[in-house]
Amino acid sequence: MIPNFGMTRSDIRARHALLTSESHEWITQPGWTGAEFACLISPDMGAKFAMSLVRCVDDCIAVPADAGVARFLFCLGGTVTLPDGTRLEPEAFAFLPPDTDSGLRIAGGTRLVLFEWRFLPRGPVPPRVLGRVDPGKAVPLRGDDWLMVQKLLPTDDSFDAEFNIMSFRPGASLAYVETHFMEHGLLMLDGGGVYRLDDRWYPVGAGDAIWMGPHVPQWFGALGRDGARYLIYKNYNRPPLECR
Ligand code: UGY
Ligand code: MN
Repeated sequence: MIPNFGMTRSDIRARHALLTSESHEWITQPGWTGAEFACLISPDMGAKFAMSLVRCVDDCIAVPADAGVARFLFCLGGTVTLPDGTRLEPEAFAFLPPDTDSGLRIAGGTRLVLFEWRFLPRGPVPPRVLGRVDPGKAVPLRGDDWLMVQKLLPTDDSFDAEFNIMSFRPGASLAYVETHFMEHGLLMLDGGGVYRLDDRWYPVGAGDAIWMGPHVPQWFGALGRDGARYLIYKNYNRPPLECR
């Protein structure tokens, strides 16, 4: 085997990070027997949420989230069964409000992406939301039908986060360099292109993860023949002085 000479595309900076598969560190976590985690984004790097890839070698029963912590999980392969017997298959997702999740059953061979954050209630906490990716529910972003967005969560302001699927036709791009006080966690699902983060431009492809901290200038253009698609988290409905 040829060594990689210490090279990786992963690049972890003060306000943004690109995390690529050749540098993932797969670990075990107490309460997740049978599962391995690659925790790609965490508060230690400056983010206010955690985003982990989880792969189950054997059947796994996962511990509930800590008090006050909300979870969003998106199934990449295999099956996750919620406590009431609901099954999530690939492209299905669940938003689990804080203090409601009593344990997940995850079949051996399953892969998922898990987001966790301290929920900021601004009234009654919203209920659990289940669903799956459905291109029929996507709408053009600011009128651009080459860039379709499916909002996975309801848009009412009891939710403190958005999770969206963004699908770019080949050659489509964000219309401008965004800067906003909300942060992002992103997983490339298909295809690839070039991501601008701060003053750097990164080639990115399926499986790559990105953290964009508050105010990071960001832009993406899709390359290739098949378009690109990503899942993106954004803290939302939070006042700037309380953004956490
Ligand atoms: O919702 C967003 O802020 C999204 N358009 N950002 C992004 O794709 N980097
Ligand atoms: Mn953005």
